[in-house]
Amino acid sequence: MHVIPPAWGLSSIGPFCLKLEAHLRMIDVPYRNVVDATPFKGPKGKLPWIEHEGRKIGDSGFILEYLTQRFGRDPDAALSPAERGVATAFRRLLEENLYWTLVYDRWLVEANWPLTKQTVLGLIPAPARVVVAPFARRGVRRQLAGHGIGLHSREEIHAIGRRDLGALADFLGAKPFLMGDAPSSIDAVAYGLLANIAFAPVRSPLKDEIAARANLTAYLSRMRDRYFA
Ligand SMILES: N[C@@H](CCC(=O)N[C@@H](CS)C(=O)NCC(=O)O)C(=O)O
Repeated sequence: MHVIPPAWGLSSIGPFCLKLEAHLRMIDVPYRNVVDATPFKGPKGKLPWIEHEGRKIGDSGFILEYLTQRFGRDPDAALSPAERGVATAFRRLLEENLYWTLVYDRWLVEANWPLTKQTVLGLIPAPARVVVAPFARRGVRRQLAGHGIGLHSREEIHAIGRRDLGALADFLGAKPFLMGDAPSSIDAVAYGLLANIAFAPVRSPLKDEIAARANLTAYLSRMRDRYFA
């Protein structure tokens, strides 16, 4: 499994990489992490990607589908069609919307930029990093604008992120896991992203929002104790 580097007590500081790792632990399939300095070697030009039995597979969503078929272990097997629908909708909220607020905080908030350079780009040798970092940052700025979220003000972006976190917290309520008593694949998605907001020393109102919601902090501890103790 090719991932972006570990840091801050997280085995990967890429939300999609940590998601995949949590999922592999959930279905109890052994793996080995290969830390890549850049995402470009993978089949989709993004991390994570996996190599298994001579195949290279990119995109955490496709990798999860492959794992389900190849190993016959589906943490969502007990979910009803309606529950699957809700889980898919939350997955999109997390991966296609909230994720970009994390990207914004890490890459575009000036106070966080030195830390991001040092960790996310930390495996690029220092002389090359001086050249690569501004290019990478410009690329991320373009991605955020292309998504649309990057066109908003900082306050608006954080309001959007807080609303997503609120929806997730309200849906979780007093349940131990998002879909009930047992963990399912949406918990791996949520953990990968929320742990990367909550446990990273990146300044962000979204981190404060998680800290202010007791059920979300308890949920993160529950997931961490269960899969990353
Ligand atoms: N849809 C992809 C998203 C993966 C993704 O965005 N990975 C980030 C790191 S967490 C990445 O490689 N970013 C580099 C880039 O976009 O150039 C998945 O589920 O794997």
